[in-house]
Formats: sequence, structure tokens, C-alpha cells
Amino acid sequence: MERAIRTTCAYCGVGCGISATPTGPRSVTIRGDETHPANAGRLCSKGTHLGETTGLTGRLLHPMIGNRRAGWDKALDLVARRFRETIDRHGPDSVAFYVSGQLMTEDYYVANKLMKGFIGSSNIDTNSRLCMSSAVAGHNRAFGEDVVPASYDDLEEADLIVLVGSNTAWCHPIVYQRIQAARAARGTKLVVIDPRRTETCEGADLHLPVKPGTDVALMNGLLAWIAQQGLTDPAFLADHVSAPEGFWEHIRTGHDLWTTAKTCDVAPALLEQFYTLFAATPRTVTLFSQGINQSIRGTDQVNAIINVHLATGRIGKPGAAPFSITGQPNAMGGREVGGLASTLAAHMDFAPDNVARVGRFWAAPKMATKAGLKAVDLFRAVDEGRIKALWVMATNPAVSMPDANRVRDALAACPFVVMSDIMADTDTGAHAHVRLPAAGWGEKDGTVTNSDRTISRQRPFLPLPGEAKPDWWIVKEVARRMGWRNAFAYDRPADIWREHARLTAYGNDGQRVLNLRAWAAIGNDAYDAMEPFRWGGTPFADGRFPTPDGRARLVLTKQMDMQEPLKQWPMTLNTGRYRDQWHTMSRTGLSPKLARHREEPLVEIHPRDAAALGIADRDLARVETAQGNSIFRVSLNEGQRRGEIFTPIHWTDQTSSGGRTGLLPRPLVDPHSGQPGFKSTPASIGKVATEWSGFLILRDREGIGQPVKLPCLWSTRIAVPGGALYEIAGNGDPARLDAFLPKGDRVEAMDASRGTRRIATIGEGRLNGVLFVTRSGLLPSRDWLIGQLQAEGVGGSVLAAREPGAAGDKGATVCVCFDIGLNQIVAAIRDRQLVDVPAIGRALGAGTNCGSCRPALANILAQNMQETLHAAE
Ligand SMILES: Nc1nc2c(c(=O)[nH]1)N[C@H]1C(S)=C(S)[C@@H](COP(=O)(O)OP(=O)(O)OC[C@H]3O[C@@H](n4cnc5c(=O)[nH]c(N)nc54)[C@H](O)[C@@H]3O)O[C@H]1N2
Ligand SMILES: Nc1nc2c(c(=O)[nH]1)N[C@H]1C(S)=C(S)[C@@H](COP(=O)(O)OP(=O)(O)OC[C@H]3O[C@@H](n4cnc5c(=O)[nH]c(N)nc54)[C@H](O)[C@@H]3O)O[C@H]1N2
Ligand code: SF4
Ligand SMILES: [Mo]
Repeated sequence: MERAIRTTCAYCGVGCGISATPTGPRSVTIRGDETHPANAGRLCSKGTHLGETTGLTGRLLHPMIGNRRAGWDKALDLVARRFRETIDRHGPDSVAFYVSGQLMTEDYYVANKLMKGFIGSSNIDTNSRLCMSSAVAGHNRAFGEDVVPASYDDLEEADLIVLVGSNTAWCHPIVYQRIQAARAARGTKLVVIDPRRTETCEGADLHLPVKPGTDVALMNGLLAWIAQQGLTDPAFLADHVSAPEGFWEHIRTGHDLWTTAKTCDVAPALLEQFYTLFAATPRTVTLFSQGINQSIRGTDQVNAIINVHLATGRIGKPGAAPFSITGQPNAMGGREVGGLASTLAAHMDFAPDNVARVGRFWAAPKMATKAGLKAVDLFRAVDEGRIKALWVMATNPAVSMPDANRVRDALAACPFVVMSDIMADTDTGAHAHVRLPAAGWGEKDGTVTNSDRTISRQRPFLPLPGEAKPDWWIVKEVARRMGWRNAFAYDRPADIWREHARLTAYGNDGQRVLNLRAWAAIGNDAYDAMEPFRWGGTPFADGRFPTPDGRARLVLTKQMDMQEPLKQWPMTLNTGRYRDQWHTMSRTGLSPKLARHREEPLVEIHPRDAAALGIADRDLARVETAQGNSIFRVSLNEGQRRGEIFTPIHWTDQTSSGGRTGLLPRPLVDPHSGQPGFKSTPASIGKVATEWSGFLILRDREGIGQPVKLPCLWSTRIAVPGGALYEIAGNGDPARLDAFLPKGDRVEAMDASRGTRRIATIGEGRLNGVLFVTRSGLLPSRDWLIGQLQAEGVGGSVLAAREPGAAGDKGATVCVCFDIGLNQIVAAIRDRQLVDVPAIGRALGAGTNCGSCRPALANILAQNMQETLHAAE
């Protein structure tokens, strides 16, 4: 039997430990690592199903120059030569790297060193700019250093947890489970502040559905309330905090309960409940993520939260902290090496003595002396021709940047674009001159830092496929070819780790909290065996902060005026994530199980807004902003505020002809952090009528990982067991789709009155493909037909399919682990009179493995028990 390898999850910043046991050349059994401090054996739906993503479908396996396969030497020589020539001709600032919180700390360190110490520019920015740069800027302003002053243990010691702008149940599910466990064990109160009623709100003590962008008013109002009640911590304020001129006067003016309630558009009584609870509970953790960070006032929003914690002394103590929770598996490692254009290295900025110190340490020939271009400005510079060579690593900006179509234009016009990725076809890769095959999760070797500063090892348990190479190797090979052989003479990640650890300690006599001195001389074996550890202990426990005077700083934050919506753009577009998809579906898109939670890109809208616009559930609708438009499937949702719509970020050209959220947001950014305001864009929405709709199921999985290009108005694709499912809609004659059916004996059935066509192709008793299209009829269950891909002895009767609602139509997947759909759960609640989530578990298994669906089960239960009660009345 193969030995289990302990590693860390590929996905979110919770940083769960995984125990991986290889079972074949590309297969593995995944379990939670019981010894890991982040998860103690738990895994969410995404982590649990990582084993479905380790195959080679869609992988980039060889270096590519244009569409031609090339050897590594040729590709690396070309990259080094083009960067060198561009720098020689146009200077160091004419080139840029755009990197990612999905790199290992070691990869990040090498890329940052090459750009800032050797090329001599700071034009290296990262997708973390889009993710938590407002938190970084907020920490720097308040504490003098980017230190997250919290740990997961605080969640277990708090009496109140406030989630602001965080859909924790979906995006940090194991943190959410830890919160729920703490609530069960010690009655911790939970408050959620989010314009939408998300599954995170299920069972919370309070949900404040605030008007988007009003969190500064909300927090200033809270501080005013606390001050008025005399519940600040005067001793802590006097000894450890400094306030700017006029701070308290500003808080005392115009932040009364009524004014705040009006600004935030929440009921004053609800606000008072929250304020009272907060004021009375010293052990409070305020956890925040993208609802706070991704705003053009993000940094002020972060500081408004921190202000409340500083003024009440709720920091540096067990169970009391402002907690910026990070998104990507190594967002924090990137911050530690200084991989943002606005930081230099190892938590140092561009102050002249820092530049000199890092220059000495690296023996750098050409140090960058000032901050470089932040992501949005960086791509603008590409667009305007100022940046002429760009290297994109482990991120997909053609999808994930705001105003993404403009970013595509910029990439298309850039004289030289390099992409390092694990997938062959991505929307960004379509514009790359050179594509370099990187090692992926399960192959990579290095360290990552999670949200609570715990550093863990990612360890390889699969061989490198094809010619794939680790990112650190690729970067150092280019650096060596650019002429810096000795400075980049790394043989293994441990060499890089030691250098990084030494730099954090170099000239650091306590000025910087980040100090990994104890790991600077670690041997290769010890690095391999390294156990997860948290750096920094309990930051600020002694009330000292890494500012020149040792005091933390309150920051005067003003709520910006909220503009009335324009006639042309009556709606506000909010964007975010689904429970079972990861960003541009890298990895998760390969998992048939995860795909079934949300099969299509939905635009969620309040039923009354939809009715006023003549839009019905399941219609197609075009969402339009000043930047562009894209088509989504409509989903009516009472949890949306009136006037606001929500779309997911996951769909790309590879998976859909519509659902492209990234092209919609404005490229407007926060003035301090440069983080884009992804969460509110003026928009409009209108119904798109089509003459017919239908679906196509193909046995062929070759298409997965390649662009969806069907000749109809709208098409979207997911992976299913043994094939792919396309949902389609269009106008005119649907017969042109017939050509997309695989070869085989063809059976057909027509119903002219409803305009229904059903076609299947069958070969040797196996279903190769089906196409169902209808103008006015109902479409049958996809579940049953998908199941036929696995069946033997299939015949023409397959066309009878099954009608919707018939047994076999499970509905949208709720529980991924046991493959239980909405319809099955509703039926069980009704028929077996189930009254709580554990009862659903006993009846169906749902919710008893990873637990990610438990908030959804609670929600379904609430809705259907209500209906049963109504029916009884
Ligand atoms: N399943 C899944 N998990 C993920 C990821 C993924 O792609 N899929 N990605 C990871 C990454 S990189 C990140 S950054 C995190 C993101 O994790 P989250 O920040 O939790 O996720 P989002 O869905 O982007 O947005 C969070 C919430 O902010 C709310 N919001 C919008 N505007 C406002 C506002 O003005 N005020 C307040 N208070 N709230 C507002 C939105 O309605 C939304 O519910 O998730 C990580 N985890
Ligand atoms: N509208 C809107 N836009 C958003 C957001 C939002 O909420 N709303 N959220 C923003 C946030 S918080 C984030 S973090 C970004 C995420 O956006 P992206 O970073 O663009 O998304 P990913 O799909 O994670 O892209 C990662 C890429 O790296 C590749 N990859 C995976 N592992 C490796 C590896 O080890 N090495 C290399 N070289 N490549 C690898 C994957 O195949 C994939 O192509 O999106 C941002 N964009
Ligand atoms: S919460 Fe889920 S996605 Fe995040 S690290 Fe843990 S298992 Fe992975
Ligand atoms: Mo993120």
C-alpha cells in the first residue's frame, strides 16, 4: 500500500491540511489531516473532491511557442532574450510580471527578487491586488505593518463573531464549521453584515442587509454608540493608540443611530440590537473579506473596522481581533515575500534604508527604488504600450480583472506575453506568445501561509506530467539566462526558503514582526518534515505596535456620499463566488460532482424587480454595464436587495458563451490600495427571448478544457460523469447543432406541435450523444440521460427519457458527497416529516460527510417546513 503524504489544500486561504494517498499513476485518495491546526481532519466539498481533479484533461504538458511545441531550452532562451532586449531598449519599467496568490512562497520569492533586485523595476503585481490589498493598506495604516492580528483559535474563544462582507459558509467553509462548532459548544453569537441574504446568514443571530458601500457609516455609527455609552477602553487608548486631530469630534458628529440606519438602509431597531450586542461583548472577532476589500473605499472600510477594535482594546487578547480572512491558498505568503508592487520584500517598504538593506542582502546589481504599477494601472500601461513584455503566472487576468475585455485588448496588443499555467487553454493563454507548463497541486513542492499566519508544506505525491516544471525553476532558469547565474543558483525549494527566512531576519532587531530567523538554517530533511507553524505568536499582546512610536493609529474615515442610480443603469451589480467552484474553474471545472451545485451562470434578482422588468425565473437575461454585456440565466431570489443583482465570477470562454462577469465591473480602484471595486457596478438587466432552448449531452470529454463554440445564441458546458452537458438556447433552425452529435446509429423523435426534436446517437449499445430541443414544450431530466452514458444496451427508447419531476430527476445537487439533489431533499422533508438537519442526514446521508451543504439544508428545511405549515393552515 502507498504511504499517505501530508500536504495542504489547493484552494482557499483556510489552508486545510490534507492526507493524500496515491492509488494509481494520476489518482489519489483524499482525507483531511487530523493533525493540522487549521482543520483537524475536516474538509469542505472542494477539498474533499480534489481527487477528481488530478487527471491530465486539458493540462499544458509542453512549452509552446505560438501553437508549436518547443523544447525548454528554446522557450526559456526566447523569454530571457525578449525581456533582456525590451529592457535594454526601453528601460526596466517597460516589462512586468503579473503573479498570483496560488504560487508557493518559494516561487513568489524568486519572481520578486528577479524583478525588484535584478531587472530593477517594481512592476510585479499580483492577483492579490484584486483580493486583499485594501486589508494590507489598512493594516499598514493602523499597525505600521501588514500583520493579521488574529488566529483561528480566537474564533473558539470569542463570545461574538461578526462576519462583514464574507460569505464564509461558501468561501471559507471550514472556518464556518469552526464557528458553528463554537456556537454549539459555548453559545457564541453570530452577526452577518451582507447586502445579500446568503447561506452564511442561515441560523445567524442577526443579519444586517446593508446597502452596499455603507460599511464605513455602519462602523463609525458603532463607534459613536460605544463612545456615547462610555464603553471605549480609555486606558488602552491612552497607552497604546494615537488618534488624528478631530477624530473623536468626527465620530460624534452625524453618526447617531437614526442617521446611520438611514444611510445603511437597515431598520434602526435591528441596528440598535447589533450595536448593543457588540458594545456589551468584549470578546469579539470581526471577520471580513471581499464585501469590505473589493470597494473603491475598501481601505477606509478596513480601518473603520480596526478603529472600533482599537478603541475598545479588542486586539492582542484571546477571542478579540479584527480578522482579515484571505482568499487564496498563499495570499499571505505573497505578502510575506513582498510580491505586491507596493511593497519591497519581507514586510519592508521602499524607504531608502530598506532598499539599501535588501540590495546588500541580494547583492543586487539594480535595485528598484520605488513602488511599481498596481494591477489595474499595470494593464492600462500594457494597453497604452508602455509595458512591452509581460509574464503572467498562475492567474487568468483576461477573466478576473475588472473591465476584462479591455484587458484582453491590452494582451492582444502587447508585443510579448508569456504565460506559466497548468492548463493548455485559458482565456489569457489565448493571447500568449509563449506558454510554459507549470507543476500543479500534488506535483508542487513548497510552503504556503494561510489566513492565520500558519505556514504549511505543500508536498508532491504525483510525478511531474509531460515536461511540466515548478514555477520557481522556470523563473530561476530565465533569471540565469538573463545573466544572473549565481544569484539564482537554487537546486530545490528548501534553498529558497532558507534565503527568504534569512531576509526576514536580516537587520531586523524587532522593527518587523515577520521574522523567520529560527528557520533560516533548516536542513533539507527538516524542511521536508516541517510541521505547520504560526509565525508572530499573538501579535500586539503587549500593546506595542510596529510603528515608530509603538502606538497603533486610529484613522479618520468618512462615509462617501452614495449616488442615486442613473436612469440608464438602474441596478447595482454585485459579484462573487459559488460554493463548489474555484475562480475561473481551474480544477473545480474538471469535477463532475462539483459542477452540479450550480450548472449555469446565474444572475440573481429580487422577484419584484424581475416582475417589473417582465423577467421570469429561468429566462435568459442580458446584464449590461458601461464596460460591456453578457447573458446569464435568471434566478429569482428573495435574498437579494431590491435594485441589486448578483453574478458569479467562474465562467469563461472555455465554459460558456455568456456568464462572463469579469467584463462588467468598472476599473475603478480604492485610492490607497489600488483594489478594484468589484462589488458594485451600475448596471441594467433585460430579458433575452429565444425561440428554443435545449441541451446536448456528449460522451466525448475531449471538449472539456477547450472553448465552447456552438452555433447558437447561448451555450454553457459542465463536466458530467463520462462526458459533458451543454445547456443551449437560440433562434432560427436548431438543426445546425446536429453536426455536433458524435458518430453512431441515429434515432430521432419529433413533436411538431411543440417544436420538439430529440436525437440520439448510439454505438454498440452505448449512448454517444443526445440533443433535445424544444420551442414550447418541457425538457426532461438531464440526470437520467447523463446516467445512460454509463449504461450498456442502450436503444432508441432512450428518447422517451423522463419528464421533469419524475423519479430520477434529483434537481440541483445540494450534497456533493452523497450526490443528493434538491428534489430528493424536499420530498424527504415532506414524506418523512423531517424537522432538523441531522434528521435529513439520517434519512439521506446528506450533510454527514464534509458538511458544506448543512447551511443549504437548513435553508431548504426552513422553506419547506413553512410550506407544510401553510398547507396545514
Ligand atoms: N467556493 C469558493 N471559495 C473561495 C473562492 C472561490 O472561488 N470559490 N475563492 C477564494 C478567494 S480568492 C477569496 S478572495 C474568497 C472570497 O470570499 P468572500 O469574500 O466571502 O466571497 P465573495 O462572494 O467574493 O463576497 C463576499 C460577500 O460580500 C458581500 N458584499 C458585497 N458588497 C458588500 C458591501 O458593500 N458590504 C458588505 N458588508 N458586504 C458586501 C457579497 O454580497 C458577498 O456575499 O473566497 C475564497 N474561497
Ligand atoms: N468581478 C469579480 N472579479 C474578481 C473577483 C470578484 O469577486 N468579482 N475576485 C477577485 C479575486 S479575490 C481573485 S483572488 C481573482 C482570482 O482570479 P484568477 O487568479 O485569475 O483565477 P484562477 O482561476 O484561480 O487562475 C489561476 C490560474 O493559474 C493556473 N494555475 C493553477 N495552479 C498553478 C500553478 O501551480 N502554477 C501555475 N503557473 N499556474 C497555476 C490555473 O490553471 C488558472 O489558469 O479574481 C478576482 N476577480
Ligand atoms: S475550507 Fe475547503 S477549500 Fe478551503 S482549504 Fe479547507 S478544504 Fe480547501
Ligand atoms: Mo481572492
